[in-house]
Amino acid sequence: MMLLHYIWEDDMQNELIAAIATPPGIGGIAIVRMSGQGAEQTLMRVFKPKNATAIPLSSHLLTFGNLIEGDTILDECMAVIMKKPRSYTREDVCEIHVHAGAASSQNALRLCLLNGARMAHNGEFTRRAFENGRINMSQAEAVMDMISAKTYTGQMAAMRGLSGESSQFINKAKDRIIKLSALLEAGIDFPDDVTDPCLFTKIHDESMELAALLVGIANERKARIINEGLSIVICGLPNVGKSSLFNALVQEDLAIVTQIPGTTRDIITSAIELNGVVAHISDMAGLNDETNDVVEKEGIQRAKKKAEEADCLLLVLDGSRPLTEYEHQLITASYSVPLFIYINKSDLIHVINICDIKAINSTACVFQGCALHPNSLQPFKQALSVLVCDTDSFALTSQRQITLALSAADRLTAAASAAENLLEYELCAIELHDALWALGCITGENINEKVIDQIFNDFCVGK
Ligand SMILES: Nc1nc2c(ncn2[C@@H]2O[C@H](COP(=O)(O)OP(=O)(O)OP(=O)(O)O)[C@@H](O)[C@H]2O)c(=O)[nH]1
Ligand SMILES: [Mg+2]
Repeated sequence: MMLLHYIWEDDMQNELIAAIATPPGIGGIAIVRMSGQGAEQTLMRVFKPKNATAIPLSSHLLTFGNLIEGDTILDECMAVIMKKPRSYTREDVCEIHVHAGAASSQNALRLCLLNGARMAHNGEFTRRAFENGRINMSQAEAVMDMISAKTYTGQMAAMRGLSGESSQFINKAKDRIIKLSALLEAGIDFPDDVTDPCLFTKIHDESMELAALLVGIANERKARIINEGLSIVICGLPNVGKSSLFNALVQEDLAIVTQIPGTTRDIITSAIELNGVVAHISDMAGLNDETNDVVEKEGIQRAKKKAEEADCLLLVLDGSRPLTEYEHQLITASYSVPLFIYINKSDLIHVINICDIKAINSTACVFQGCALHPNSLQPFKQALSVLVCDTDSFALTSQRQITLALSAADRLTAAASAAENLLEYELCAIELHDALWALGCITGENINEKVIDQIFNDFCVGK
């Protein structure tokens, strides 16, 4: 959708705005939405109920009628008025539900614009909901997340933001900081009256606890996984069955499988859904350090680079033959991401099993199976999705909010260390104040107009 950048002016508030709220294209219905002063009057100039007794329209009730231009009927449609304050924007909102063809929805919008409305800017409906105090900034950002959510997990995370769970979490943290600040203020204003010998210890412990809570919800990796998905890279020696496992996981015959070692050269990636999370799975060249083949060497180089960027490594072993020295190194190396080991070819007589691998790396998650029988992979897929990322616990998903929460955590840690070193009350108070300020930016109290403009400019018109 077209992005129109605009600067919000106070006198824009309440002007009647209109936009098509549904995506372009042919479909069942398209909705044209209006909000602001005079919404009902404009609606009644372009909409005629089939039943004249329906006038005046009851709030929040859909009415059947015609879209009209003078005496000409342009479409059959439904219309609804939602009187303020019980509406998305807390202003009078009207919607016209027309047939979804380009001409029909454009006609409905054109009529609204000819009869008193002006075109809405990006995100202007949601901005009004924010300016009128119906939602805070973190909820407004959750609306955007909801629209762009690609998976069940993304949608659930957006819903947590929309329902106010993020703001409640932040507001509770703010309350605790305010209480700490009040204790300190007393120390600054009446140093002789402050008798609590544990005051600094209290401030230290509480600040550290709050900082840890904020770091816990501001997990960039988790946010990226929720928003964009998770990258799983399949690696291992040539011919162990990586491509066979890849094809089985993505349930498509994408990668070439042969009995010749060194078959795969290019990186092949496909996306699947693992327990509501998008997983981008990549198959690559087998890690063969002894090859002289120029093409295979290039494939291996790319494979190693890809493995460095992964969220999770899936090392495949051929269970029908002993481990090589290189595989031993791969199993025992330390990785910054979870390592899964899949002992393949369990249909053949196997010489290595789960216990053998656990004996050399007790922390890796080890599975055994047969890539040629995709049904046997179901428990493995299930375990993979649960172990790779806990998406159930609450997390911030907007980069803006994560940066602010981490900055608040930094300030709290600084306040804790000032308290621990028995430094001046004032220094501690400044750090707590800065932490509070950063948290206020998440919910929107402290952010300036420029930042608000930027946030809403990323929305689409009609939302
Ligand atoms: N018996 C048996 N054979 C398998 C299994 N998985 C793969 N194979 C066979 O092993 C051979 C190699 O399979 P690939 O999937 O191409 O192995 P790869 O690791 O991708 O090999 P490169 O691309 O060369 O690195 C093929 O002949 C497969 O049919 C399995 O679970 N059991
Ligand atoms: Mg292969």
